[in-house]
Amino acid sequence: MTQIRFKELVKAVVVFASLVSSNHTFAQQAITFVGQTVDQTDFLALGFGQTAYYFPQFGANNAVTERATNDNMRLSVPSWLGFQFDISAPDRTFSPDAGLIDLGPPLVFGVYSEGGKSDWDSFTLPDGSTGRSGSVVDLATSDNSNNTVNRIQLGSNVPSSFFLRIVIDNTNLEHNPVSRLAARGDSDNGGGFDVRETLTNLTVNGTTDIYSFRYDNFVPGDFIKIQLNSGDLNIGAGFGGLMFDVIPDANFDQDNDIDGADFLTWQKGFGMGTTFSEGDANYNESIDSTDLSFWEAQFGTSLPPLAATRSVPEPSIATLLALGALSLLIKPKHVTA
Ligand SMILES: [Ca+2]
Ligand SMILES: [Ca+2]
Ligand SMILES: [Ca+2]
Ligand SMILES: [Ca+2]
Repeated sequence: MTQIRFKELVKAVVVFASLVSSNHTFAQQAITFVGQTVDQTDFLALGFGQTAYYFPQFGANNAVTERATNDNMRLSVPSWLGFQFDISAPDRTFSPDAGLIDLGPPLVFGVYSEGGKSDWDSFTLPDGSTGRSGSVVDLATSDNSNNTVNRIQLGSNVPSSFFLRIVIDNTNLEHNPVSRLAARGDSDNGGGFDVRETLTNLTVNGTTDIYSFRYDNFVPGDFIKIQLNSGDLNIGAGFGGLMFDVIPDANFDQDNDIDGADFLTWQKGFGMGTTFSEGDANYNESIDSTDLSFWEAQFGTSLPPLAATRSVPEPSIATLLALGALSLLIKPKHVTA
């Protein structure tokens, strides 16, 4: 066991011991910053965004600005991630706080998109397509904090753990949320809550970085918010894209091992099914060779990953510790601590 893995085990023990000793149930929502990926533009190579992604104003040939947030976007999201681009809808994804952007047609309201600039980084997206990056820009974050992402609504089938990855620093030092990057969660259910992980004083150098946050125990009706601050009175902050991943789980029948029965489930669901129990290991509502690769990696594993354990049925503390350690050990290698 490497030193790093030992540290992860210790971390798991600490995390789970604190959960066991708290008065809260295991359903308590949490957001944890899990790492920064520095100066990388090839998301396919990183294995990022295998569950979902949103890239605004992607691959524009000429410079454009003040466009709608869904103009020329690349969006691939499962139904449990609700993006709403209608700025007048109550569950709108992007903040209207910047008001009407009226610098000639087209008129847009609130957060806008821009791109096509030759000095911004080019991306390789999770699907392998390449092109110039764009950004969403929120003028209400000019040395002020604003919920640029007002709401990404979580729906049924939301997995109990998932990663949100926020892409910044792709805009040649324009629009960076240097002073604040906060991943938040909130809810309309049960009186609501507000959990957040806030990063300040980010270091940027003009080449793309990705900040990854893990969301735990969010349920349908909860939603994601993202808060930015440029640290400059004249600069609206933004981000170059969002990606989502889950801790893949190939124990489709939820018994105590990952074996041939799970393979048969995947085989039956291949190209047809959309749910975890039909063989969708990464919760992107598509059952394909990627899901098979997760089964191959986990074949022979004798305990189910915690990621799939929606409710913990009165286990012993020792069992919980083992499950927590296992889930950390099998998390994707690209999630840097
Ligand atoms: Ca950078
Ligand atoms: Ca199984
Ligand atoms: Ca089995
Ligand atoms: Ca899948």
